[in-house]
Amino acid sequence: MTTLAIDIGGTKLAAALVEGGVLSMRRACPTPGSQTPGALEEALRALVLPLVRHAGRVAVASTGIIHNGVLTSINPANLGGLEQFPLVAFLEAATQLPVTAVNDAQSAAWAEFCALPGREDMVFLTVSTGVGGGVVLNGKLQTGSGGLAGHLGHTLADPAGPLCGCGRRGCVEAIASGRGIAAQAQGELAGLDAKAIFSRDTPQARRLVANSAHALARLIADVKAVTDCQVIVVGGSVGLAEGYLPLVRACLSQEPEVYQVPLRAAHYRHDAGLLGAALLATGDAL
Ligand code: ADP
Ligand code: BMX
Ligand code: ZN
Repeated sequence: MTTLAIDIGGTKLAAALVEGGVLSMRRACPTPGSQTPGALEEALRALVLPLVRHAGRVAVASTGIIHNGVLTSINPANLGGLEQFPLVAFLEAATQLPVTAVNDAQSAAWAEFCALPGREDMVFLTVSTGVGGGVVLNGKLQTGSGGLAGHLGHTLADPAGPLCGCGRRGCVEAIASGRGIAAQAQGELAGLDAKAIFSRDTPQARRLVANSAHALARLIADVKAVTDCQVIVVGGSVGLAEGYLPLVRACLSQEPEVYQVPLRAAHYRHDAGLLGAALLATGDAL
């Protein structure tokens, strides 16, 4: 049966048909920035309606805590201020198909785990609009009893750091994420997004990128201590940006030996969330 997979991120929405682990008819559009659900509803309808007649089910990977089919933002600023959205109920009504939904980083973790030849304990980190995570231990994706498991972007990087949209100060996400990098930019970089900041070769741009990589490397050492994972896979547009992973590796190499863990770029690149959602919905592994 063909799955219509949807990836809802803080910056872009993507959709594709997935059959036997192969994506086709990929479409994408910007995520609307609105506190009210109407704009997201409209964008999702326009994105998925051309694909619906080809599919027998819908599988969603979405930013936010996904529990009982409802999206609750831990950092509403990542989703235009939207705090809650009845994801599964809305898409069931819009598509008339059965719908399943899982957090985007948890979904991507599952696809990336399935791509590991050794199926060893792993953690996936996305550095994108936010910083998200997914943990696979003993072959099982950890979602937690309320969907919060793996929200590693909201661990502490710097108690004196910027306020995070989740309400804490100094979260990894506030320093390392695309939104966090853009929010800290000043002067000649103020108002630019992370993609533009990465393309500038100025001392401030280099410092913002280096601070992000440092915060991620310290998070990775913490994650190693908590999970004893054998590999960490990094995705998201910041995580996959040229030169970023080597910077993280260089920072991690400064930590003691016990915290060292191999780092890999996401095998499925920007499609890990779409593919993972489809795999989880079908119960398949690649
Ligand atoms: P989403 O969060 O919607 O899943 P992405 O993974 O594309 O989307 O992450 C979006 C963030 O990545 C934005 O902050 C954007 O500025 C940044 N970004 C996009 N492309 C690049 C790039 N080539 N280099 C660095 N940052 C990028
Ligand atoms: C935020 C949080 C996570 C998400 C992560 C990455 C919200 C809306 N999202 O920490 O659930 O996994 O961002 O999301 O609170 P992305 O949009 O950057 O892919
Ligand atoms: Zn936070």
